[in-house]
Amino acid sequence: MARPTPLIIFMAETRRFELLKGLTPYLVSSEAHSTGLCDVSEYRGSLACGWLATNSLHHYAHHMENSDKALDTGSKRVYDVAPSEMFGEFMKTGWAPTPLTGIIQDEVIPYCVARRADLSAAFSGLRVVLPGGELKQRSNDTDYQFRPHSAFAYYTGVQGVEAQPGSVLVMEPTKEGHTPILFINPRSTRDTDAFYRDAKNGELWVGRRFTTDEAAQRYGIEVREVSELEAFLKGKTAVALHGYDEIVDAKVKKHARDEELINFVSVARLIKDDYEIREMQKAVDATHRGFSDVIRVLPAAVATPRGERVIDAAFYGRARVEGNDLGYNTIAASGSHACVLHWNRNDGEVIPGDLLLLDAGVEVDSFYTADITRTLPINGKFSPAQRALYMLVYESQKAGIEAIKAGVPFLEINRASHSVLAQGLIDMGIIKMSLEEAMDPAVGLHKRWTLHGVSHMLGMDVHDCAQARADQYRDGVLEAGMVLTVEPGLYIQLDDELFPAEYRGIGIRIEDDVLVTEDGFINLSENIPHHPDEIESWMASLR
Ligand SMILES: [Mn+2]
Repeated sequence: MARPTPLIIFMAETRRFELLKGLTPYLVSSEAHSTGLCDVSEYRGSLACGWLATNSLHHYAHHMENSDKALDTGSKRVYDVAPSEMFGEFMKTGWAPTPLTGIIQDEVIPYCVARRADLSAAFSGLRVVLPGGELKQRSNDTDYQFRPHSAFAYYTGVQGVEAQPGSVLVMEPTKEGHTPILFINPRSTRDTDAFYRDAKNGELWVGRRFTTDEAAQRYGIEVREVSELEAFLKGKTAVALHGYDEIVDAKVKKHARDEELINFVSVARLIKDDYEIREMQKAVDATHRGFSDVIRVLPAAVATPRGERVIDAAFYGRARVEGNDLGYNTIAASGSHACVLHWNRNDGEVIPGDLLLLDAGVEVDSFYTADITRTLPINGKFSPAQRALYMLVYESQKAGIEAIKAGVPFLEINRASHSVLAQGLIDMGIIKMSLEEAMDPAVGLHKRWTLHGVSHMLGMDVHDCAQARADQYRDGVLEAGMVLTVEPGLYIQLDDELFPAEYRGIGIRIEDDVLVTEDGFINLSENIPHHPDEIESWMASLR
């Protein structure tokens, strides 16, 4: 029997790719055609087809007709092929020097010095390793946009697009304290071939980075190449954040104080310094503009089948233009989608007469994010039922915010807000018991409609300081310099028969970002309208 003619077919259809990608390299016989594994219809006649099961979607060739050659299972992209000696030398010549001049330090740098001093004091005599993290694969050779670990950014001052995967901060113990050393992947200079061949790091692929000297000027610390990190860490004891960097995980053994480090770097951000508060105000102000953008696109959202995506995209545009990114996935929840707490499918219709619950935040280049929710009437006017429920949440939020002051228990914000909501539900005849009974933790019937806690810390992470212990955060007291959200909500599911029909499918949340002060609070998002009348005129002004 004759061997089938090898032929490499371009596999255009993802589903077929899924079927085949697990196979080891081999020739798919002509039967594959008849079973639908390969579509060779465009190649006419009785051609068989072959499949290269390589790791890369890019590894397909189009048509090696009537070739008896062995299949090349190691198909290469252009830059994987070593250049000829002649070309390699040619590419090294004829370039002007391009040093960066006038490098200045960001205003965050003096704050980083103070932050590292605290870290140093807490881990006296111990090497401390804080990796920035690596790229996360999205699919094949595309990765998610890189965003460094918050602790790495907090202690180095590396921000925005300057943050590069694979960087690591090492705090090297000395007699006096610690010397910080930042390990980076520096720019690929023209004397290497990486600048045009390395698709992950090469300058012609991903842009220029700092040299180690430039980075040292920029961040005010010693900087070395990350290629030296493995040898540097080998055989040394260190307290480290694990799970973020391959080299660190491979070279640094677990240490008894690792958990303490995780807690320390999280809790360090509980009290914001002046710089952080200014950045959070920037994030809130950019978010305000993003909410205005959303109001402007509401007519387009109404006119589009997946109108929530129009809203999602409008806010994302603001986040990318003014900031680094979104601080978290936008919740653009129209109508009863608002009753799904983490609705970020955002693929629903936007219908006049419904409410839009928009929970979104711009993350600025310093990685601080806002976390704001407003609930807006899509046609610009609240209905009586919508307004009635809105006002209950409004009063609840006001009580939560006004409870804030240094020395007050963190959970008091929750208690103050929920008391108002529970009383409102009692007044409406929905809950049939006294407020005291309703607020008993063993009862808490209002939680059927309030669903979530009212406050969390906010900062570089939207749920900031999440590795704090209960006594440091949840069961602790408020201190001046904390920034937290106040975000009560009421959610009446579509099928909730305990509420009159006109309320069903309404979800309302109002969320602001509040700074705790010695004698009270500053609401950083005070300027984003809250009251229904203010919201209606805000919306009218943007029509
Ligand atoms: Mn929140």
